[in-house]
Amino acid sequence: MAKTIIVSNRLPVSLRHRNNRFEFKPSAGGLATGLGSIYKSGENIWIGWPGNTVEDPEQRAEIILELHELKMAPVFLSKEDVEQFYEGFSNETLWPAFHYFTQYIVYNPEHWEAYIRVNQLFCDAILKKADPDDTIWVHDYQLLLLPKMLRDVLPNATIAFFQHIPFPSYEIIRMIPWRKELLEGVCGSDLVGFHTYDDMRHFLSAVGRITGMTSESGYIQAENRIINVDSFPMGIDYGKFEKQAKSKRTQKIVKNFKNQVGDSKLILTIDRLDYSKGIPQRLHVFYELLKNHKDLHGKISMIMVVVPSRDKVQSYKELKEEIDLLVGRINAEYSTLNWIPVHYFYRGFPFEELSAFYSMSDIALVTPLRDGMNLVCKEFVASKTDQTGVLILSEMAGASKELIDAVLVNPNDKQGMVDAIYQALAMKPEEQKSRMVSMQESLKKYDIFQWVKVYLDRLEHVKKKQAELISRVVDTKIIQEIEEKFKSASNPVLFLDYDGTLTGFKANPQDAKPDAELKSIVKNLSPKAQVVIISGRDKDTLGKWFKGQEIDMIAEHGVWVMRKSSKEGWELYAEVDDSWKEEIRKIMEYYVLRTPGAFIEEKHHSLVWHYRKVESGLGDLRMRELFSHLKYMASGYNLQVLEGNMVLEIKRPDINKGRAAVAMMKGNEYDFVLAIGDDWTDEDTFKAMPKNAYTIRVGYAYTQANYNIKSFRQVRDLLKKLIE
Ligand code: GDG
Repeated sequence: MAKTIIVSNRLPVSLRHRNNRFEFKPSAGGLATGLGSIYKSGENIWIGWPGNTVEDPEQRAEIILELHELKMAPVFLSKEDVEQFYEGFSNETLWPAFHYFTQYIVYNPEHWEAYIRVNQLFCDAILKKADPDDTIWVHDYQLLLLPKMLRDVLPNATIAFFQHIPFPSYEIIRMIPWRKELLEGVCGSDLVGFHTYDDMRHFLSAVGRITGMTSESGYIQAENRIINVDSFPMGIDYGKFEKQAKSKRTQKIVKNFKNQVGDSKLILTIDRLDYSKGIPQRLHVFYELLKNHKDLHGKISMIMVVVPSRDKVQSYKELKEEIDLLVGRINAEYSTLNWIPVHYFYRGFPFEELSAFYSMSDIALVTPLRDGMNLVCKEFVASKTDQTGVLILSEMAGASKELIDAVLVNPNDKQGMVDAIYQALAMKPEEQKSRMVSMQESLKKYDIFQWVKVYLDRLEHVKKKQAELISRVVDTKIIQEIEEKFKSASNPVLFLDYDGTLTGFKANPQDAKPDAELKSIVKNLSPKAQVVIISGRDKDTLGKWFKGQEIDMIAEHGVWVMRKSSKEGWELYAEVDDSWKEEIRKIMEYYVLRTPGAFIEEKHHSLVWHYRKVESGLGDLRMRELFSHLKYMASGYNLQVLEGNMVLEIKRPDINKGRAAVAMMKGNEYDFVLAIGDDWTDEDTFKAMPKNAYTIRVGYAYTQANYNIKSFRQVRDLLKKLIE
């Protein structure tokens, strides 16, 4: 039976050396809890670094055995790996870049090499355990290359990736020299998850611009499959925090702590030591509050827990010193014999004490400058079982998208934050309660277990969707069937679209002329079948490109037809009324003026606005604007506006390829029909084909055609088979 493998940089246990022995300390983190039900069941397993270096082979063997009992497998990292891969590339390149701290980004090729090397170590460790149809769920920014490494070896595996930190805008990602490899690495997945819609949007935009892969409605079109990108805001183990806060143990600690701090209103802040968390900024705000509101002296205190983290990295060392100084300054300036403004702890606390802090505090001040999600704010809400208390939350935390009943602040707006604390201190109990209840309801519903379920359900859905598409992909069996039917037919016909079907796209449409290979295919096919090139191109271009070939041509989606048997040249198939063009052209020209790179193509029955050469993103934006503008105009003239591959076309609705193809077939008895096309204009052809026709759409889009095929190269290969 297929199993699930969870992979993260750190295992949910920490390996500690003690008196020449080692022991494992389980992580109490939300992720470990949420995924507990997954990795602990059946043959499933969690693979990762146990968090300490072990060089001795005997010790390693022992650790492997012990972890096996816990349903885990280690990836051992050397001291150098830890320095260059973890502290280096992960925490000095990716972490600052992804949190918009560009001033801290280190660009070190040696760190990058180590990042590749360690991702490969993870891949090798997984491959030792994985079967081809397993599900592998990779976590976070330390392992961005891993999904592709796995996909290359296990093409059919189910691979998912979730990023716990923000995904920044394209403007930041493009700064990293290795951006393309990083994005392609993630795109080895079937499902890519982020905490927020903005992260997902940034990722899709970066993939489009950097790798060239297009996407629609959260689906990236990779070369041979679709990849779903979606937002999955992570929850907490709500029940655990609620239960702990109510427990006798925690309430006893609360009573004890309260005795020590007296009647002061308590403002709680808890973070890992990190510049993204905005700790010094928060201290400046608290200083400002005390400076401007003497009435609060002796009445409020801040409990500040900073959990040591990455303290070997220079920027973290400096941050620690800055915090120490600021706390010292506030306390030196304002404390009295019976009042300390900031209770500062540079250490972690056991869970029941953490719970007591949450439970006893009046305000939680959670003001990161950037945070993927932030679980502290959610844990505070879950712990306020008497529904009092106020959450002040930064708009820059992913959680702010969900916890809209918090008092939301911009962490760069010092005065705004001072005002928010003042507002929170003055907030009436009824208002506190109504905000708290609404946040609790939401967090209870979308807890960590629900998050895991929704994520894995989505993964299953993506795999089903991929399977549907794959079942329609032209494979060797279908090719053989088409070949046999074609070769035994006495009167076959082929309807072949041109751009995207017989040839690739070029920035300048006039450069996409047929090459020698294509000319030879068409030449060799035409004695064996009726070949119809059916295109949106203008008749003069098609006529020039296929001059001397024994084929039929349909130009401009069916306005013009040229039959090989006729001496008449191009015949007009549809009456053209172009009285509408002048007004529509004016509008299109206005959009050309505003959009460098855009241009208009005029055809007999239509006007086409091209934006292939426009800066990516801007082209889409302008196309959307023009689309709604033209749609409004179109109804008055009875015209149709259609979106194509980097074009917007406006034309008469009764002219389409399907109608032209039917007219071409009229009066003939064909015993083999094949139609191939790559965009929406070809859907009309597919719809018009007889039931027994073979219809094939290039690319993996949903279609009326019976089959999909990867690209124009495979179309050429198929046609070559028919000639053999
Ligand atoms: C990354 C992303 C995203 C803190 N002090 C103590 C303690 N903690 C626990 C909290 C909380 C966790 O640490 C911190 O989680 P955050 O989410 O706030 O922040 P990161 O560590 O930066 O996490 C973040 C998260 O991944 C999940 O996807 O939300 O945006 O940066 O659970 O409770 N626990 C104990 N004692 C302490 O003193 N026991």
